[in-house]
Amino acid sequence: MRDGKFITIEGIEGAGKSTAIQGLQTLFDHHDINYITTREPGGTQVAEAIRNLLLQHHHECIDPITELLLIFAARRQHVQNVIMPALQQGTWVLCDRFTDATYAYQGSGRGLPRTIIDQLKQMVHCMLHPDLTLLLDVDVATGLNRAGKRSAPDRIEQQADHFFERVRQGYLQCAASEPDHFGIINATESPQQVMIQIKTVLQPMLDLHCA
Ligand code: T5A
Repeated sequence: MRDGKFITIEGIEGAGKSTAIQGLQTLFDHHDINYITTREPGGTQVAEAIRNLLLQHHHECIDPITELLLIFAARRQHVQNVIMPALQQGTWVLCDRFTDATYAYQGSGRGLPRTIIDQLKQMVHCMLHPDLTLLLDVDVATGLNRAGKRSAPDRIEQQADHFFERVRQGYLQCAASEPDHFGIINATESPQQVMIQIKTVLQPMLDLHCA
């Protein structure tokens, strides 16, 4: 049983997820919503340590299955220790990436079979599914250009453009398979226009909260 809403934000690098989360915090404050913001991989001390392992450059190649297992290990810590307790207290959880990122990056990007991801998802959070996923869709050139201005590429960001093309298509497939749970946002627009689109998608949920 849970009362809080679980909202996830997805998109390729530089899509504007962190920027959108700032806007959502203002929106939630305005509506007197109790919420936490968190991120994946990460969100707990142990999961943040796994995040560092995943994003840092290493001399040793990280095998795609190892990468997948590390992501789900971090997710289990996050779900058990942060997400579920918050939702059970009626707190909304606004999460920068969740399992759709795994389908997009490790599934479509790395080419791992969807069935393996399905099995790990079942083991790690079978009862937990986002109430809403905002997919900030942007073309790869724009996203990587924005991300490149922010910081030097991490281990995953150093992938070639065609990797991120597959990731973007993977996200769009996730959205197409669950249209009731996804809001696709045109993230090539200005931050202000992106926020207007997000508010439109969220309005029914906000109306229910205020009713
Ligand atoms: N990962 C994660 C997996 O492989 N599998 C998984 O299961 C999970 C959960 C995490 C990495 O881990 C991988 C995916 C990632 O490679 P991250 O920090 O979550 O990394 O993700 P990043 O995408 O690297 O974060 P970014 O900061 O690059 O992207 P954001 O948050 O989407 O973008 P943001 O808001 O920081 O904006 C980037 C720049 O663009 C500007 C901002 O001001 C900023 O300078 N900007 C805009 N400019 C113009 N118009 C707009 N609308 C703009 N929005 C933002």
